[in-house]
Amino acid sequence: MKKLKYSDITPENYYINRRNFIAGSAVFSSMIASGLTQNEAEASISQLSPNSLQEITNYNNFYEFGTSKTDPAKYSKKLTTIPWQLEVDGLTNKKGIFDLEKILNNKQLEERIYRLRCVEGWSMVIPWIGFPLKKLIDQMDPKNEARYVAFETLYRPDEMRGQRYKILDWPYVEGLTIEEAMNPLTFLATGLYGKELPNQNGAPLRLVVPWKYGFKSIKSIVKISFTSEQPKTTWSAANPREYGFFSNVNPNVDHPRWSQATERVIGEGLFGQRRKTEMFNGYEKEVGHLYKGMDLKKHY
Ligand SMILES: Nc1nc2c(c(=O)[nH]1)N[C@H]1C(S)=C(S)[C@@H](COP(=O)(O)O)O[C@H]1N2
Ligand SMILES: [Mo]
Repeated sequence: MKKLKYSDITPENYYINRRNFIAGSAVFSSMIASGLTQNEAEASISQLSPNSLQEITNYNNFYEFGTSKTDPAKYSKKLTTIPWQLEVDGLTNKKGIFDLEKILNNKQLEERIYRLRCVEGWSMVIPWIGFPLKKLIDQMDPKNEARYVAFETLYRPDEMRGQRYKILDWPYVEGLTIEEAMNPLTFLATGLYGKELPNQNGAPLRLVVPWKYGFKSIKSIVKISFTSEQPKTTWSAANPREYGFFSNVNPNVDHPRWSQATERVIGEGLFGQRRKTEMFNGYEKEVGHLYKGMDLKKHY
């Protein structure tokens, strides 16, 4: 039997017309609603010029495979991503373990070109393929008491050599408020550059939260839970003084050990060109309302 790849399921969806996607998307409508003209809204989404596939797949953070930027590309090849199951747990009416094929079956895939800003002070632009997390959450029918969404990465030390060392408290876990999770920008990626997701980028399913530091965008997800209490998150548990639950990109709130005012752009020259880091990584119009009245220095 031919093994079904995730890209085989809805191949026509990989060749979406980006212009049509942008014009029809919820993000686009919300930008227009917040006062941008059609042209401005379109420009702010489509202006980003992506990094090369070479850069995106060879400069990675995925500590399950090692802590150097080249380890994930080197050591993730043997990760088994077929079959893959996703457990849905907690405050939901649809608890269970689901085959990823089944979850992806009825999902229209879209392209989203987002800037990824790592807390370490570098950034790149990645053309993801996937669908809004909201679509899955709506299907999972969370209960009214659900205030947070928790995510968990695969724990498989046989295939993830970094997990044999106690660098972090495995499995890697992350979390969002339910409002953040339901925002139209919040994305579950199954591919990039029109192809299925490379293992080093978090195959077969990873979160992308473009207005937060990269470590919130958890890779190779096996479990999603709905909770009433703020869930544990790996980097905040490892070092709560340096990494908070929110971790919104913010040029005005420095990391205790370095400035967050600028970022090194991966791939632009030998020493990397620097650009000014933008509030909420440039997505303030879309997500600023989520944090109205919040002290962002306190809730970092
Ligand atoms: N499970 C898991 N997810 C993870 C990480 C990790 O080490 N383990 N690293 C995070 C960090 S720090 C960043 S910057 C992004 C990098 O994503 P990319 O390699 O696809 O660019 O993945 C995030 N997701
Ligand atoms: Mo990161």
